[in-house]
Amino acid sequence: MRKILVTTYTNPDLDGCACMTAYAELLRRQGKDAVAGYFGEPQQDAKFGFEKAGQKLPDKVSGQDYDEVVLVDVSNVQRLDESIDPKKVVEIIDHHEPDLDDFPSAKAQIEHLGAVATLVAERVKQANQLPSKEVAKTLQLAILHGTINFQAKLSTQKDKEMFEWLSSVSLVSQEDIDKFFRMITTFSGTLLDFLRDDFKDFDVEGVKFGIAAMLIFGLDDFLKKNKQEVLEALEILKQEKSLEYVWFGCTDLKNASSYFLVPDDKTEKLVAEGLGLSFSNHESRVSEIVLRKENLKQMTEYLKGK
Ligand SMILES: [Mn+2]
Repeated sequence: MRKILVTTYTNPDLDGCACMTAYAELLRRQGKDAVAGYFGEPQQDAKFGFEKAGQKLPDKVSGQDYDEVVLVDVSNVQRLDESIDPKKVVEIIDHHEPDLDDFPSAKAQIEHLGAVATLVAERVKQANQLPSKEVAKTLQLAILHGTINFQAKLSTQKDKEMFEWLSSVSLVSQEDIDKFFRMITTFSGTLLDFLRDDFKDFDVEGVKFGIAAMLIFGLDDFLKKNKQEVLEALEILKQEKSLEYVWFGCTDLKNASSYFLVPDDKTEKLVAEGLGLSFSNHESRVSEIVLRKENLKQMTEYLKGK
């Protein structure tokens, strides 16, 4: 039987880990030899979500050991471990701006919604299955995270419906939700390490840029303490990844708003034009929750339309 690896981008977040675990579980029930496996180090939200759900994190793997690969929460070859041969990728389920040219054998489902966990839950439902209780809970927390508790602009009706459907298997208490958001807005270690863990860089039409993103609780306090450190971190990440532009984009859960900080005038110009934001002193505030994947989609459209 063909060995199938279900995986996601290196250093996965909760959405990636929950989806690979849930989708591998579904494929096994359908008689396939599928396992979930990751590369790098799972992010803080993934570790916490799995612990809360009483679910073991998937195993660390190597891409060469499998005949076929299924990707969840990623559709860009630059985000993958080098041991994965893009030609082995047979299926992709994602909600990021896709780059499908590199995956000639893959059938892809790309929907711009809060969490891929929503799409995987839908697959399980369509197969007339119920996920195990632990898996259901990781999917629910991933949906809450991806939609920012259904407050994010990209949150959809389908995210809500699948969360409700999963509630028949696993009830997430308000206390769990509060704890979860408290945890993911608190960082241990240095701000640079925290931003680096979740940093994403892109190359669109030869324009190399990176976005440091985070969720916080209380923007003004955060900036008072950390603004200078954010700027220093941006400079370091820019050097490390040899990028032309880097910026910081964060979501403030306290006020359901977003904030952007750029290090220089040329980045301000790009971000202002590409994302349609107005800046003052390299800062921009927006009174809605706009996430990085939406920024990327908009910036990609802008750069490709240029
Ligand atoms: Mn995701």
